[in-house]
Amino acid sequence: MSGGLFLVLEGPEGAGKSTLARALVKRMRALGLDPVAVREPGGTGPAEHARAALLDPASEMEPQTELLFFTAARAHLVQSVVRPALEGGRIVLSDRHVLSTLAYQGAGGGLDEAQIRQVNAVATQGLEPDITLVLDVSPATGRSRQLREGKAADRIEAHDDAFHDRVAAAYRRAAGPGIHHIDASGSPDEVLDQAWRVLHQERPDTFPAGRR
Ligand code: T5A
Repeated sequence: MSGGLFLVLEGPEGAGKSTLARALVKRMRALGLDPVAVREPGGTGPAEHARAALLDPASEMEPQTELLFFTAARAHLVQSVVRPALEGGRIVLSDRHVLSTLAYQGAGGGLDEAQIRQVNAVATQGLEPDITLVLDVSPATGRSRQLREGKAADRIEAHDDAFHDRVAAAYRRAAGPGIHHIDASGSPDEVLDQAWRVLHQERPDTFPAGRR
C-alpha cells in the first residue's frame, strides 16, 4: 500500500468509536500526521444516501438487503476515498468496516459468513485493514452512553436485546491479523492510551510512545 495505513475502529453501539477516532486524529495531527477520517456507512454522497435509507426507522429491510446496501456504500467509499488516500501514503482511520457487517448482518441477522465475505470481496477488491481496534463494551453500557447523549435509536439500534447480545459476542470473538481488543469500559482518556499503545506496538516509527 505504498506507505499508507488502513486503521479501523469497531465495536457495538456507543462503544466510543467516534470519540476515540476524534482523539486519535487530534493526537496524530499534533505529531504532524495528516490522517483521513471516514465513517461507515457514509463518507461519500451516494454512501450517505445509503446511510439515510439504512438507518431510517421507517425503512423496512431484511438482512439480505441491508448486506447489499451497506456493502454498496462501502464499495463507493473504498474506491473513491480510502484506496486513493492509502495509495497517496496517508493514514485512513475508518469508524466501522467489514467486521460490522459480519457482526450485525451475520451474527445479528443470521446471514452466512462466507456469503458476506464474498460480497465484501467485490466491494473492497481485496483491501484489508492493517490494524483493527475492537472496542469491547457490553451492549448495556454502550446503550446507556447513547441514552445519556440523547441519541434516538436508529433502525439497526432498535433491534431487540438478543440481537445486540449476538453482535457483542461476535465482536468479542473477533480475531485475526491486525485485530486488537481494547477494554472500552474505562474513561475516554484510558481508551485512547490503550489504543495508542497498540498503534505504537504495531508501528513504533509512526506512533511514538509518550504522553498525550
Ligand atoms: N451497521 C454498520 C451495520 O449493521 N452493518 C454495517 O456493515 C455497518 C458499517 C451505524 C449503524 O449501522 C450498523 C451499526 C450501527 O447500528 P452509527 O450511528 O454510525 O450507526 O454507529 P454507532 O456505533 O451506533 O454510533 P455511536 O456514535 O452511537 O457509537 P460510537 O461511535 O461507538 O460512540 P461515541 O463515541 O459516539 O460515544 C457515544 C457516547 O458515549 C460517550 C460519548 O461522549 C457519547 O456521548 N463516550 C463515553 N462515555 C464514557 N466513557 C467512554 N470511554 C466513552 N466514550 C464515548
